[in-house]
Amino acid sequence: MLGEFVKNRYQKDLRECSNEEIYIALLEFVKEKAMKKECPTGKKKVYYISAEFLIGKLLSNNLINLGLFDTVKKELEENGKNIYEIEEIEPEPSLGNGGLGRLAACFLDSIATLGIPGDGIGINYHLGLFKQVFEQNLQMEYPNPWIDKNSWLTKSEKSYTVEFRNHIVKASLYDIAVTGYENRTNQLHLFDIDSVDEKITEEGISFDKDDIEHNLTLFLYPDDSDEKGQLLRIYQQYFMVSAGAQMILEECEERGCNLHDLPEYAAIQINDTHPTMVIPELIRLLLIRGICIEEAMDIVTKTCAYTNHTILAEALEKWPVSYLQKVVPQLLPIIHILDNEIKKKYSNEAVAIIDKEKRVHMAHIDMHYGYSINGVAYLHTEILKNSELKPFYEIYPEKFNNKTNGITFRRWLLHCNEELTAWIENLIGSGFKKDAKELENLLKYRGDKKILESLLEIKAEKKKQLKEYILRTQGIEIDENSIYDIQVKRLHEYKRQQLNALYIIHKYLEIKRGNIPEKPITVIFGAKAAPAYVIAKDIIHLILCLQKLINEDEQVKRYLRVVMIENYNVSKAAHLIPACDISEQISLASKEASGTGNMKFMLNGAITLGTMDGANVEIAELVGKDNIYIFGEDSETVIDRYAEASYVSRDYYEKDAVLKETVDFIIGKEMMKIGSKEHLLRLYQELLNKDWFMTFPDFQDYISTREKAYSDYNDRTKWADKMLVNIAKAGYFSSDRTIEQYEKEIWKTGAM
Ligand code: 26V
Repeated sequence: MLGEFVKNRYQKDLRECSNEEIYIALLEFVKEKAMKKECPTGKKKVYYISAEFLIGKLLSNNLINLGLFDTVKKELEENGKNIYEIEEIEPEPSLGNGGLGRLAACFLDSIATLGIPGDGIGINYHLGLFKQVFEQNLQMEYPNPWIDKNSWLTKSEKSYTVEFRNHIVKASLYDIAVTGYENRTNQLHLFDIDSVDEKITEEGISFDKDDIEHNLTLFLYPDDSDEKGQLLRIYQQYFMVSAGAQMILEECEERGCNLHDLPEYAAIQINDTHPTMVIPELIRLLLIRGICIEEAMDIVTKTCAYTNHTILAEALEKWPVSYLQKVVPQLLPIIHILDNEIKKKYSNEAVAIIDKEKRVHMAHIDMHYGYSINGVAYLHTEILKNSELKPFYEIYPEKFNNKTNGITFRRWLLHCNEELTAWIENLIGSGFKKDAKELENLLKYRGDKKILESLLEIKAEKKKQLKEYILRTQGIEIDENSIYDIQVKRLHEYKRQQLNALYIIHKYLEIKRGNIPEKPITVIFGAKAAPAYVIAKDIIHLILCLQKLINEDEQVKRYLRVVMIENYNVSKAAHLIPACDISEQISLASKEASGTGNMKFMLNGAITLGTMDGANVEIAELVGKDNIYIFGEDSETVIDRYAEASYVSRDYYEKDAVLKETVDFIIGKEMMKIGSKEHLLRLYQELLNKDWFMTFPDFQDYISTREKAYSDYNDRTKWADKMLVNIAKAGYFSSDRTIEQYEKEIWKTGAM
């Protein structure tokens, strides 16, 4: 099948082709097959607008969804080729920062799989999230291009004009086919400008931020620590929503919409506040098309729905009116009308769109002028309703709803863990691939020693594969018989990689004192820090210094190893997750909206060590307390402590000798020999004088809970039973379930 395609293309046999040639042929082959699939159609369609779609490599996933993976793999094998080597050639499109972008990609997979008419709308960044390189135990950032002459992008005929105050640009549309699992194909629409120029990138990832004609779609989330960076963000956001809104109206009209009835033709899901300007932009476009302002506002309110992904105040966008004036003055009269209407109705300043400091609260536009407001996990939605967004909940109780996040099992089980997939299939058949809840049928094998042993064998195999991968890619050797304890996610203080590092220091000191662990431990990290996020980079420095210190210490390295994976991304996640024994989900309770890594680990038989935060709460509920390790203060305690402003980290430090010794180690002589005083001292002082995300109060409980998990690990059968329960209960976290809920409770296209 592929052989014939290759022959036509290159006039030679598959066997004679290089891996690069085969990759390019496969790309075209898959695109052709995807194009032949029908697109779901119907009167109403979902538009999922997002500044990020962290799609990752697509080749294998598309092959799986098209039902071609096994045949292609076999055909390649018969011709002396290896599909895994070929997939390495594909550059990874890193068009997202982390969970929010990856969620959007999982959602597109599920929308296509469930046959819902629904497309993604975003930006065609030429350079994805920076490539991370470690130099002198520090993170360095380099450009991360992904668009080759041959890529998944297909240029469409469509283009739209987008006007800014000082520029008019043409938004050209590129499409990426989104294949559904054994179903139809949808589209990810990415807008771009023809004049973008990668050559304006200077040293590292810096570039001329004023040069809009050449930089508009150049970078994902350029550094926005200064005004120019923030203005560029506004340019990017408006570019995306203006082109997107024009396309939506055009498509709806083609389907017979007269614009007065737009809500019957479109549901626009606003993924966090980055696409919020779609609301005033749609109103503007409806006004131009002759609809009066009151009706335009009403139409848009019935069409747009908002998802909140964080309660962190610093992450909620508030654009100064003056910035919007500089970039998109045409929106301001509309934003003022929206604001005036709210001010007339509600005297509470907390719900105003424009505040006293003349900043526009983007989330407030979404909540007043959208019909649905959802959080992304049970606890998160409760916190939104009862504290963070309480004044809005009081006005619009009916708009609030929860949609606990999910992940696509095609990528996070079928593709990344073929061995486990086959094991499950052998026990309960293949129904779980379409209906993830069927994984619960595994529960009948609880306590079955033989079955549990075979599960342990699979884990051991995946651990061996990861060991080889780390050796090959980073030259670090780990012990496949050790416990793999993994924390991979963006680096942020609230996620508390620093707490994990404190544990490592503590363990190191214990081993030095002769308290040797029963079983060797390998602690693995993967994390990128925002380029301007100073403390996050200091934490990376701390981890890299610990890695060097410990891995070169003959006495300690037999029992403890540390590995910081360089340039953690979607492909690396696929190597790491199946090999994990213990999944670190240790955010400060109330701060992690949901987390989705926690779900991927659980599905692959890792046991969670975590706080009662985000979706961990639901994981704990599903698996029961014997199959998860929970520690730390709960969200109510934390929220109260913030409200009282009563936390003093130094008090904990002074009262707890073990904690003191651990924290002091950061600036002790061993570390100073390896690391930089500037970074280590700053981090030490930050912990001692601030510790904004409260690592010290959870320190002792974290240590004892982690020790308990390590000691339980030694009863292998019991541990395997916990693994089995976690896999069996993971079905709830399929993004197919999440999307079904979005469809039935928010979008209502009628497709399901
Ligand atoms: C953004 C920023 C930007 C400025 C500095 C600090 C900061 C902190 C957090 C964020 C997060 C923005 C939104 C986001 O990515 N949320 C993530 O969404 C995931 C999908 O719903 C969810 O699983 C994660 O818990 C949530 O953090």
